[in-house]
Amino acid sequence: MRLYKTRLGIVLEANEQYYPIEATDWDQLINQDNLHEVLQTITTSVSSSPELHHWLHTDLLAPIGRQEVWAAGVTYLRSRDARMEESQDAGGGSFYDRVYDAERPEIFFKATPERVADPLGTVRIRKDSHWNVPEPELTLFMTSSGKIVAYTCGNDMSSRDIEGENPLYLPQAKSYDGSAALGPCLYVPGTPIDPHTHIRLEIHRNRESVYDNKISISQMKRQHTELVSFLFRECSFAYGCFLMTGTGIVPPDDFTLQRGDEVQITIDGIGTLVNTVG
Ligand code: DO4
Ligand code: MG
Repeated sequence: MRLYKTRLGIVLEANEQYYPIEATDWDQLINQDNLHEVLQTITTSVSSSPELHHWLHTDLLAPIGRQEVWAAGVTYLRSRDARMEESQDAGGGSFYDRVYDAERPEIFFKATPERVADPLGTVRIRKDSHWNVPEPELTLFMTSSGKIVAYTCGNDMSSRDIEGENPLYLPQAKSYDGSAALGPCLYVPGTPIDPHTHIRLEIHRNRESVYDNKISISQMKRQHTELVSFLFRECSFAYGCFLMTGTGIVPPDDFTLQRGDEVQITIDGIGTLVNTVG
């Protein structure tokens, strides 16, 4: 089942049927450990309306309310190698090597809801950076109790030159206005997401493809529950929380995003998150 937050209201998609959801408080709705069952009950008690489908074309909002967005890093081999390369001059390489193998994962604060771009909205590159990439990441939604109840596509926009200059600059490379995007929906399966799920990143410039790659989430070094347990060790989340699980796709070193580029992140079962770079 897929849950969409739109400017006109909340829409549930199940078996290609579209159901209006009366709940007005998004945060209360999604912060339920039995979210899948709650949504299933709606499909049996509410009439579907095919016209709701139109709301999903132009009126989509990021599926976030008052939650914080956190992110895990260096969870795929490709990310470890890219970090080691970009920080070679700063001597930071061994940090990434060590965190990839360490028991404690890299987890960092990514964004407040205000810094998250909606589907079809604008993600930004910093004015003081000249080497930028999108990071396409499966993003978990956990309830306040730490239960993973939903998934979405996430973009962890990153300034590679700032991150590579000094690992202590990570918060500036990762967190700024428009540095994240989430959507197009919350995918709420009854069981954990299929480990063979693929993530695809496509980048278009002037309507031409300039980058296209994909990876299976089975390539990830860590378990989702492992990341969540570290995040919830000493943090509580009144409305639940989003956690980006790291990127396994990094464009080659001579690639940087430009303003006007279109970034598409597709994850099987969830859909495609489309954003323009501004
Ligand atoms: O250590 C830097 C961040 C890495 C990251 O965001 C990722 O691997 O996705
Ligand atoms: Mg990342």
